[in-house]
Amino acid sequence: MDEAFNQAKQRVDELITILDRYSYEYYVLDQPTIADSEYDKLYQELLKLEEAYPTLVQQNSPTQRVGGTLLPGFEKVEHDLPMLSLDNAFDLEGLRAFDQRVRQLVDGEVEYQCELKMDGLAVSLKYEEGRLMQAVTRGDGRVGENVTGNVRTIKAVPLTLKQPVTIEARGEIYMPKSSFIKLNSDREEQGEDVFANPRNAAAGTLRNLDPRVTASRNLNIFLYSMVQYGTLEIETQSQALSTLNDLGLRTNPERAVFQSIEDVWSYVEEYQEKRANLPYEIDGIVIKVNHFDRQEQAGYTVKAPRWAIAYKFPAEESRTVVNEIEWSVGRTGVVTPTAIMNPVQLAGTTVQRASLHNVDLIKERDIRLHDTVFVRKAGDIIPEVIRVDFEARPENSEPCQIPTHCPACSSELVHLEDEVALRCVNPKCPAQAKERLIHFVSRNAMNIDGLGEKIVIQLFERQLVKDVSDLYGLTKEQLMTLDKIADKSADNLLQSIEASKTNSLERLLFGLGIKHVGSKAARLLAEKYETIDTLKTAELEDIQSIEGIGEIIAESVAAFFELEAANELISKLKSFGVNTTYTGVKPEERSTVESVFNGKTVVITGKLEHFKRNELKESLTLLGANVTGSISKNTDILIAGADAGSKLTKAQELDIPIWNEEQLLEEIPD
Ligand code: 1X8
Repeated sequence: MDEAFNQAKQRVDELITILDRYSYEYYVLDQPTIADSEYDKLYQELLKLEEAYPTLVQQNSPTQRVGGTLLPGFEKVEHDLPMLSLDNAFDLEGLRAFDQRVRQLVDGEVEYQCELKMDGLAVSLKYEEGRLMQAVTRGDGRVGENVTGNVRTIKAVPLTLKQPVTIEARGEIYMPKSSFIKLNSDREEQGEDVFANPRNAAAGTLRNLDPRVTASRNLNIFLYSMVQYGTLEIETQSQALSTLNDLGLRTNPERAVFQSIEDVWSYVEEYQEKRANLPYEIDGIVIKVNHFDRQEQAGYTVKAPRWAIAYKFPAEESRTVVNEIEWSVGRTGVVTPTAIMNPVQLAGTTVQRASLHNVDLIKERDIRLHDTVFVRKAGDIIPEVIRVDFEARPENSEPCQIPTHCPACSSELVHLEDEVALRCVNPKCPAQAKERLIHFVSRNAMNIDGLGEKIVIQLFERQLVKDVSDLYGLTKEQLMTLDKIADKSADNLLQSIEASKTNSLERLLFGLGIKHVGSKAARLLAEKYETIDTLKTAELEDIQSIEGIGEIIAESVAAFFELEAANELISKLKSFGVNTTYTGVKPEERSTVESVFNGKTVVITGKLEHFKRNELKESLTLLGANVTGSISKNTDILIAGADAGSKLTKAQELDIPIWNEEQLLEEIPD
């Protein structure tokens, strides 16, 4: 064998080991030790080697998470051991009855492990000699579906364990609340059906026949049981979970062991309170006899273990009356209905509005004006009308009027292809223009400081600004005609507008509101093409070849640059001196920037005076830092603003260097 090949082989093995370790730190421990850019560099190195030597591509390489082809369907697989369901309890009485049953069946002391009951989808993972071989859904408990190709795309699922053991572990795949909200708002904007809750979104994602779709959405996993142990010796459920953790599998750290059912009840009550603040949905607490020998003594019924029970939280619902249905037009023309209701308390907040998403949903749930309805929070956050209380329906109620014309411009509304959304397709619709302006100035787009929604609306309604380029022709006199704008604030506004001209291309691309181009796609496009003119002339296939950009985005970008109006707008922006080039750090240069932050893990806390948190995060990232949310022993620097709380205390305890804004200003000039 030639030397180069042998060297490549050795390096490929090395890279897989290193990348697996970083992935584990990032996705499982939530304690990254290197910057994302450093990871990307190593990943690219591996990719290049694998391209050069295709025989070195290993099944467990991180580059092989996403298979290239559509799945023909899911193969049915019988579980070696059935995936049982759990009996439920709904109150303290139910838990006490469970405790008594257990104590009658079991000799000696009993202790219980309490774990959070995830509202997701159960899967069983098989590892053979440390390699992920198979992932199967619960199905009917006896036979499930083989979803290995999709599960491999979930970054928290290791393809290789830290020890070459043969085991079967089970857990719950879920979608974090924040990812669910983002996914639905993107889908709504694009006229697609929204998912009812994170569970359905996770199910739709896991059972998607295109693993690239699964890979593009943020699914996560907690393992909660081990059903085949191989050669491992394990005696309790707590030990099983810590072993899973040691093997590199993600387990929920929120768990505890108690000696009495009364203590279990306190835990249940504690999590009923904490539930709304968790980043994922839970629907109860699972209580398990901790010792395996005692589990065996308690045994099983035909469908559930006798040694475990699920306490189910009561669903939080409220009842109120719908007074009005409001129809509003988004920046891409999608018209969405919102129910305006009598204010009502729901899971900690007062709720008065609930998105009805689209016409089909109103019809399906038969929601009418003056109906009494039940509301609930989807993803524990977004209020939703779940059903009508038909018994309370007034006698002469009628289905609500579905608009046939745009509420803003009166042009006829359409259903595009098989979209459920109603759309206004008038390119001159003022409501869309207004929403586009609001989007253009927003924080993740051009980030024009001080230009809030109220001012934008005034500018638009007084016809001082018709399209986004008009912002750059505004004069101080014009600004001073607006409500609540005095001399000083007019000056400040002009300054922020001027400053936004030098933004890097990705902000402009995102701000232009090209359909399907979110801030991440905008950044990928800007990094690759560097100027708007190069992007404009790029071939469709070339755009599509960017990792992270699919056919839908590429086609939308190409279609945008064919529009005459778009090209006129870009010319106008250029004539005002708006920058149309990428000024950020090029991906290949990123990790070589000279900076004290390079490779450092940084946490930001407290109120900042000189920096906007988003921007500071971006600057630090560009300087090679890895900005994370929580303090750990791997944190290198805590940046603390005013009123910093528990993170500051924790950093002090761990002796982590703490910086104030003045120190920061010396390293990052304004
Ligand atoms: C279902 C679930 C279990 C756990 C968490 N979430 C679930 N949805 C857990 O044990 N921590 S156990 C379980 C079952 O056995 N059906």
